[in-house]
Amino acid sequence: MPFLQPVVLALNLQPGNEGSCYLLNVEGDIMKLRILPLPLLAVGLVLGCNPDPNPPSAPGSISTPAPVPGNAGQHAGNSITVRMNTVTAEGVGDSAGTITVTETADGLVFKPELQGLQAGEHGFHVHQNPSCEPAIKDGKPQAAASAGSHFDPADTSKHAGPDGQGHLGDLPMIRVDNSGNQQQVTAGRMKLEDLKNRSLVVHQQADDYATAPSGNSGSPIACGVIL
Ligand SMILES: [Cu+2]
Ligand SMILES: [Zn+2]
Repeated sequence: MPFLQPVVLALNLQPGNEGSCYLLNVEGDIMKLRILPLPLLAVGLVLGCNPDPNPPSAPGSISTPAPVPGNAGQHAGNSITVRMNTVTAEGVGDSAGTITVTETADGLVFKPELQGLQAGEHGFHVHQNPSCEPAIKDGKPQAAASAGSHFDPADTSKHAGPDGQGHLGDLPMIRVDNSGNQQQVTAGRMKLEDLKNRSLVVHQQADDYATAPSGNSGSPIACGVIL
C-alpha cells in the first residue's frame, strides 16, 4: 500500500488541517482543488501549494480514519473513507455521506453510506481527475465535469461495466432500497493505489454497462475526491 501509509500518518497528526492549490486546467479555468492534509506537503507529494488553515467547506476531500474499533478484525491500513458531496452544475454542495473502500483478496470493496439518493440503481465510476467541480461541457456548465472521463489507464476508450475489458473505473452500480440502504459493491480488477488522485462519482440513473461514455447513467449527483 505505498500511497496509503503517508495519508494515514498525516491524518493521525493533524486531522482537518488541509491546504489548497490553484491549478490551471487545459481550458484555462481555474480550479480550486482541495489538496492534502498539511503534513503531506512535508512528504513532498505536492509542490507549489499554499497551506490554508481555514479553508472553506470541504467538498469531496478524503479522510482516512483510524481503524474503527469494531472493525479490528479487518486488516488495518487497507481502507480509506471518501467524503462525498452533492454536485450540480452550480458547484459542489453539501455532504452526501461517505464511501469506505477496502482492499481485499477479491478486489476493492466499496461500502456506500450515502444520503439523499433515490431508490434504484445508480451508475458508479472512478473518474480520471481529483476534482468534483463543474466545468463547461457541450457549451454549458455540467455537474462534476472537472472529474473528467472514466479512469482508463489501459486506454481502451470503452465503457464496458465492471466485468468488461473497458475503463478500469467502471464500477458496479450502487443499489439503493426503499429505505435508503445501499449494498456494498466489489471491483475485482482494482487496487487501492489505483484510486490515488482520482474521484468517485455517483450518477442519477442506472448504468447499462455498455453505452459510451457513461452507460446512460445521467448526471453526476455525488462526488468525492481521493488524494
Ligand atoms: Cu461516472
Ligand atoms: Zn466507463
